[in-house]
Amino acid sequence: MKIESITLHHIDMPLVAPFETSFGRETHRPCILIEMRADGLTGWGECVAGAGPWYAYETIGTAWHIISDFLAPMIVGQEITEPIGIVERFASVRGHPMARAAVEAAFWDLYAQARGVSLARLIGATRDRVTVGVSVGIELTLEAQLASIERFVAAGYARIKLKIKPGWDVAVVRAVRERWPDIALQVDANSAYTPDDAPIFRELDEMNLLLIEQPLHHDDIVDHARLQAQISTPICLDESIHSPEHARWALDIDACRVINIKIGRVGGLTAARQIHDLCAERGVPVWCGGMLETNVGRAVNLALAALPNFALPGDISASARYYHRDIAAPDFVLNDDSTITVPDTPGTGVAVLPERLRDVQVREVIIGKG
Ligand code: OSB
Ligand code: MG
Repeated sequence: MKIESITLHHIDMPLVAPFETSFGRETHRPCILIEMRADGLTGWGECVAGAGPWYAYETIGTAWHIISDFLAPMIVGQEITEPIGIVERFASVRGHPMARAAVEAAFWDLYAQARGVSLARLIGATRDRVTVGVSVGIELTLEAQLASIERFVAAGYARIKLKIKPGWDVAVVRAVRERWPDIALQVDANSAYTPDDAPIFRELDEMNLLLIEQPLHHDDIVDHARLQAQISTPICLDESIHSPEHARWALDIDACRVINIKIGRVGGLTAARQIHDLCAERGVPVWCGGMLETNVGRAVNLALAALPNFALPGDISASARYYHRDIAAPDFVLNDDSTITVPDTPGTGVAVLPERLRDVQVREVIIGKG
């Protein structure tokens, strides 16, 4: 396929409700959508870089720069036959995984459309529904926290992930466990703790959690290995795993016993599959993380999460949990068994709605012939 043009759309989406983590409270989700044209087809990809460098160093601004000044010019006008052709062309780029992943995703969508198959089938999906949970943001009071969890439990989510931060951890988890003694529960610290906080994790270790996600420094694996040796609840790494190499290094030193795979954080769907395959060989379960994606990103997450070693529920909630009006259709809904159905139409299975895109667009730029 000859890549004719790449258009970057910077959009800003109001969230249904504020989302708070240990690194901050967000009311809007900005993102960059990539529109790639080739052979009369259009593929779409979503860049999950945030407004500021809080979860990762990449931002909307850095991703805009890297994609428009480097990545798009590397491939516009080029004949590229397979997704690996994108990966190879970007191999000389250090870092900027979210920028690379977004462009690769747009190509995967084109590639699957050109073959007339769903992305899920193309990458080797083994299920048509994936089990999902919900990532619940920090609330201002314990009452509000219990009420927000109650709403998600009532909506049918069978697995709850609580965001924790220093001062908002053991007591909150204990209160949730008293109210829902048997619910599948896990916590995510987004790197808010240090090794001195080990006593907190020994207390959490008694609370029957599925896993503890990224308790320590965002680039660390060594301290995580020391902490894992002290607790029996699996540590799951999110922020620290930037590539298949990082995954191997972490597993080699027992820094974690579960990995959260996010396509953007690891630099693309190809790398995400490699991490899945490595973990499958090592007997390590993985699950699909989320970045509050629009339906464009969520569709790709669902295809990935349909691979066999995605053994734990993903942070892939129904569209209505995030946005009132998504920029792509159809919306994803929660089935009554806490699953979401994987799209089975050609490509990612969602279509961008131009008038909705226009309503939330901040700026756009076209590289190549528009
Ligand atoms: O740590 O998993 C995280 C959202 C933004 C940044 C980091 C994280 C998250 C989530 C949201 O937990 C998961 C979702 O998209 O539902
Ligand atoms: Mg996380």
